[in-house]
Amino acid sequence: MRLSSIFSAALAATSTLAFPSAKLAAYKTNSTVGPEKGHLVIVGGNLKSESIYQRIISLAGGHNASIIIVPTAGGDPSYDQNFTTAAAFRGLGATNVTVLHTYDPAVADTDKFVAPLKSANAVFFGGGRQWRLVDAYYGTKTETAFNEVLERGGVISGSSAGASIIGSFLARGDTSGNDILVGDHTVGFGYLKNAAIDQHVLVRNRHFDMFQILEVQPELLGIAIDEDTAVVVQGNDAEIIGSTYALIYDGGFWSRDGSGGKYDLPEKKFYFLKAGDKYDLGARKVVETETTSGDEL
Ligand SMILES: *[C@@H]1O[C@H](CO)[C@@H](O)[C@H](O)[C@H]1NC(C)=O
Ligand SMILES: *[C@@H]1O[C@H](CO)[C@@H](O)[C@H](O)[C@H]1NC(C)=O
Ligand SMILES: *[C@@H]1O[C@H](CO)[C@@H](O)[C@H](O)[C@H]1NC(C)=O
Ligand SMILES: CC(=O)N[C@H]1CO[C@H](CO)[C@@H](O)[C@@H]1O
Repeated sequence: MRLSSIFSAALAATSTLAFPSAKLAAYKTNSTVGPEKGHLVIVGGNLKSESIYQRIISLAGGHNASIIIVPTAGGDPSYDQNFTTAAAFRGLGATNVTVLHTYDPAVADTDKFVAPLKSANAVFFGGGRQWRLVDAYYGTKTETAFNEVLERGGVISGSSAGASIIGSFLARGDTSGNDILVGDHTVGFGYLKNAAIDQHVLVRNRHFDMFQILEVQPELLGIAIDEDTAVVVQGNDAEIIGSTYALIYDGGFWSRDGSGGKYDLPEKKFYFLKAGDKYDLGARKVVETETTSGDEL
């Protein structure tokens, strides 16, 4: 008890220092971790690749796994069992896909509504506006049951808004529009701690938007994922899969051709990872593998 309070007092003291190294110290004292058990599959919107769907299915336990699709971010008046993403999973061989939806937190807090989640192996959050997921499920039995899916070794996945909700900080959570990075909803479901997750990043020219969040909370790890690309997380291990890139905002810089130190780098640094690349979320460092070595032709 005493030791830990001395430690947090020391942390507080360092983080109030007003020079850049205090910022760096803040990055280092805030490790980013995914779930101890289970996996996250975080998709940057416009999910098309069969390989990403198949990764979700196989991490969930195969084609007979129970996969729950939550379309609530989408904002339609109602949803039936043939919601597009559910149909897509079924089309790829998943046999037990259930659409689960309400906008009413009182409904989300009932045992009846939560029942299908109790034996689920995966949850997939569809796209739309991420604050709708917060308004419907935050603090309810449903949110508890989402957590239990991971605790049982299952999968939490989502695309677009469904990606952002996975972070502890809710990027673009404003009810008035998706162009406000720090909005009236800033708390996500936090399956990935100390992190903000953006999506559609290259297609929508959002490369620099993450800094609006990091200016307010510099300790966060920023991850901005492009369309049809995913970050797969287990504990501190992250791997990129899919079509294009995930952008990492960790205060540092990395390049596969080793040019990290050669240029005069701007203060607002970020860098790109592609399919096959691995990242250590705890150390906030790229894991050097065959895919990260530069192959210049
Ligand atoms: C999935 O369920 C079907 C029908 O119950 C069964 O025939 C099949 O063997 C199961 N597949 C796997 C991989 O468990
Ligand atoms: C969903 O699609 C199936 C197959 O096309 C159809 O039989 C079923 O009636 C549809 N269900 C709803 C709720 O529209
Ligand atoms: C399908 O998933 C539901 C909800 O998790 C579960 O209750 C049910 O037993 C599963 N059905 C089959 C045939 O495995
Ligand atoms: C969990 C944790 O250690 N959070 C700290 C991250 O760094 C900021 C300073 O930027 C502290 O205020 C947090 O307490």
